[in-house]
Order: sequence, then C-alpha cells, then structure tokens
Amino acid sequence: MLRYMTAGESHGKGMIAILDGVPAGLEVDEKFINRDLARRMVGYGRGKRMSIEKDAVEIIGGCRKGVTIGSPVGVFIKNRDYKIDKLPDVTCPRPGHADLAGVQKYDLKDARSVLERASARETVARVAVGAVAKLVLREFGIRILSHVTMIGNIEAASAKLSFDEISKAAEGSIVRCADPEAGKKMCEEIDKAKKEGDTLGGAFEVIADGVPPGIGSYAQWDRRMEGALARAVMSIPAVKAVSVGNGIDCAASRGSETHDPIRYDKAKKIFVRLSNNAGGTEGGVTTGEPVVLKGFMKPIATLGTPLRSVDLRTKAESRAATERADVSAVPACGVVAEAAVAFEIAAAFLEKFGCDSMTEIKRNYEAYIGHLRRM
Ligand code: EPS
Repeated sequence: MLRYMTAGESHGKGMIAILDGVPAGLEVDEKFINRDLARRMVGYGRGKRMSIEKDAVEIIGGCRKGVTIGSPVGVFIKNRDYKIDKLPDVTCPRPGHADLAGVQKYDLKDARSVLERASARETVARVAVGAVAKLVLREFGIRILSHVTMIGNIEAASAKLSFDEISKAAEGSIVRCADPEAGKKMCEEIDKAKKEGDTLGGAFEVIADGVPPGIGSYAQWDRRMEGALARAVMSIPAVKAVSVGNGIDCAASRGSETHDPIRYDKAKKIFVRLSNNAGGTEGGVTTGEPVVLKGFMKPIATLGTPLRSVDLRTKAESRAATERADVSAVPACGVVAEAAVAFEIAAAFLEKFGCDSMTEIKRNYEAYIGHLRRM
C-alpha cells in the first residue's frame, strides 16, 4: 500500500514527507524531483517568498546508491526563510484562510500557529512525493502534465492540442497556459488585481497519458479512481471543486452526447474510444484513455486590501491580517495537482501489479498487457 504523510511549518526548518510502500529497485532521480520542485515555484503572480527559496530535496531514507530498497522513502526540503519563532502573532483572522476555524479548533491564541501549517508551503512536500510516484509511473510510459485553463475570468482555448503540444506550450508560458493569447491576458489580469490589493483564483487541467485500462475498482467505494483523484486534488489548499472529464458539462447533456463510443483497433489489438468525455474513467476504473481532470482554485485569502474581521483578543472590529502572499498561484496549484494525481494513480497501479520490487511489477504489468491483447 502506497501512503504518505508530511510534517513541517511554512517558516519552520523545512518540510518532511515519508512515502511508504515504494517498490525496491526504482532509481531515484533527484534532478527529476528538483525539476518538479522548481516548476512549483514559478508562475506569474507568485509572491516574494519564491525568490527567497531554492527548493531542493534531500533523500533521508529508503535509498542506497540512488536506488530504492523497499523501505520508506524520507524526503526533506529545507526552508531558507526559517524564522518561525521570530514572527509576530496574528490576531485578526483572514476570511477564507484556516485562521479562525484553526484557533477555535486547537484552542490557540495566535493564528500564526494555524497558518504556519495551513499554508500552501506544505505542498512542496507533496510535490516531492508526487515526483517519486511519477518516477514509478515513468517506467511504464505514464506521463502527467498540467496547464492553466483559467485565471480570474480569462479562459484559455486548448481543446484541439495534443498532449505534447499542451505540455510544450505550458512549460514555455509564465502562467503555464497553453494558449499564448489568453496567457497574456491572464498576466494583465494579475497585474490589475495586484494593483487593487486583490487576488485571483482560476482553474487548471491535469492529464495523465499512458494509463492502462483496469486501474482502480468499482468493487468498493474507496477504490474508485474518480473519488481518489477528487479527494487528492480537493485536499490541495484553496481548491474548491474538481471535475473529471466533462464532469460539469455532462450534467446538462444527453447520454448520447456524453458517453464515449467503443471501437476495436485490430492493428493494435486494443479497445479504443471515439471520444474521452469520461476523462479516462468509467465506474471508478481507468479505460485506457488519458485520465483528465480539472481543479478549481479560489482566490488566495491574503489580500493586500484586507477584508473586515475581528481582533481575537479584544473582539473589536478590525481589518484582517495581511502577510506577504501570492496574487495568484493557479500555475503552481496545477503542478501540485500533477503530484496528487501521480500519487493516486501510482497507488492504484501498485495495488494491481504488486508493490515489492520493480522487476515483479514489470513482470505482472507485461503479463496483463499481453493478456489484454489476447482477449
Ligand atoms: C507558499 C509559501 C508561502 C506563501 C504561499 C505559498 O510563503 P509566505 O507565507 O512566507 O509568503 O507564499 O502560501 C499562501 C498563499 C497561503 O495562503 O498559505 C509556497 O511555498 O507555495
């Protein structure tokens, strides 16, 4: 069973994660992990923190000579901006952040103790974990991308692009948007919001290509892929909705317009679909088509022009605390969602093909793919 936990505060010594259930025999490519950490840091609209940090992973367990040995993999990412005990108290909770609910729940006087852990800084550890999951999936030709489809009310058009075209365009865009025209407008919208002391949300799409049919299961509620993917992506700070495939539009469409007709490709000896409205999953099981989902992020809760709040000590009306923060972090959120999706697909993949060693998993995977071609 692949599982992980993280610990660490935004301005503590660093972030740590333990990833348990990684098969033995996987080469842990630190450069690959660090590349994802760097991708999480960029994006137009990010705050000053990203110019302080130089996120890099330190592997502190589960590897010998760069290869996994079947033990839990420990990762550590150091915070350069380590100053947690020198920071002032936060006593005016920000609407939209965990501040107020957190002090109530944990009986705290200072919302700093809440925001330090609720901060999206924690996602640096998730990206490191997701990168290890991507390394497992990479061995089976599974690739994952993300791109920004909306910031504020600016929407991108990318429906006609291939996986490689989207990936190339998004990696080359400062807002990780595959539509250059929309990307330009998104940057203008971010500038406008920044000037007005405001923040912006948006949406991103994650696509996993090369996932074989039969990952996940309809047999039990918690093994359904849609549920696992939605939970993983919804757990990223500020994500308020997830749709799989055309999950929102299909509610207003007819069955005949929604479901993906089946065809048999005699040359490749595989079943294929004429469309992929389902987003690569039917009945909680992958279909062999790309897994496609969208995440919707609310605007960041720390506003330059703060909203009305109440001082926790005096109960007097006040303005919410304001901190250094991002104007928009939708591009980074997409990268975090790639990690979340990679982890969930890897977990279900290992459940199907075994989890002890890469050689065992490859043997089982190849036997299964061969079997599918003989069906
Ligand atoms: C983040 C680090 C944080 C924020 C941001 C994400 O750093 P700091 O608080 O020092 O500026 O920039 O977190 C939030 C916007 C939030 O609301 O929690 C990071 O590493 O991604």
